[in-house]
Amino acid sequence: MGRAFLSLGSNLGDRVAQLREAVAAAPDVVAVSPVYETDPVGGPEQGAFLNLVVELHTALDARGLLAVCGALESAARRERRERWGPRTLDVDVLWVAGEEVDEPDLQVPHPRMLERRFVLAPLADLAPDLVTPEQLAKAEGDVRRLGPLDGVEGGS
Ligand code: PH2
Ligand code: MG
Ligand code: MG
Repeated sequence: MGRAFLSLGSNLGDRVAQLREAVAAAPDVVAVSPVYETDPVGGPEQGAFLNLVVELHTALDARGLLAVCGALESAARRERRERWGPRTLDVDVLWVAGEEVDEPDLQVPHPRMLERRFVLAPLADLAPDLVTPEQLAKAEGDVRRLGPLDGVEGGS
């Protein structure tokens, strides 16, 4: 079983419910970060995101995890309109122990994860061994920690 991390984000519809459903449906989850409300980074004018990171101990490889991400997004009825536009649910493979993938549809570790505080802050909560304080300080975008997914309010 290998260690892996997925990033989840939502800024359309009932954000909390969509995150809760995805975390409940994801396989092999061993830890869930606090929820952060985060300013959108890139893309068009759009509402604030809720973001979190989950840790898995899984036999799935990066490609298997990409299929999981797609299934979770479909379950949240994600529609793809424009790149980095508002979405009910985005799930990305961040990091998989011992794996490096560089293919058109899948890059692991996620190529932009070190630039984005909405990824690094929840990742650092679960995996301080993978994120340095300097990386966190340099990353882009404001984030506010709301607390555990269980207790968070204010979905849409
Ligand atoms: N996802 C993006 C682009 N920008 N900004 C925030 N705050 N949170 C996200 O999840 C996010 C983003 C592309 O997937
Ligand atoms: Mg993304
Ligand atoms: Mg994505």
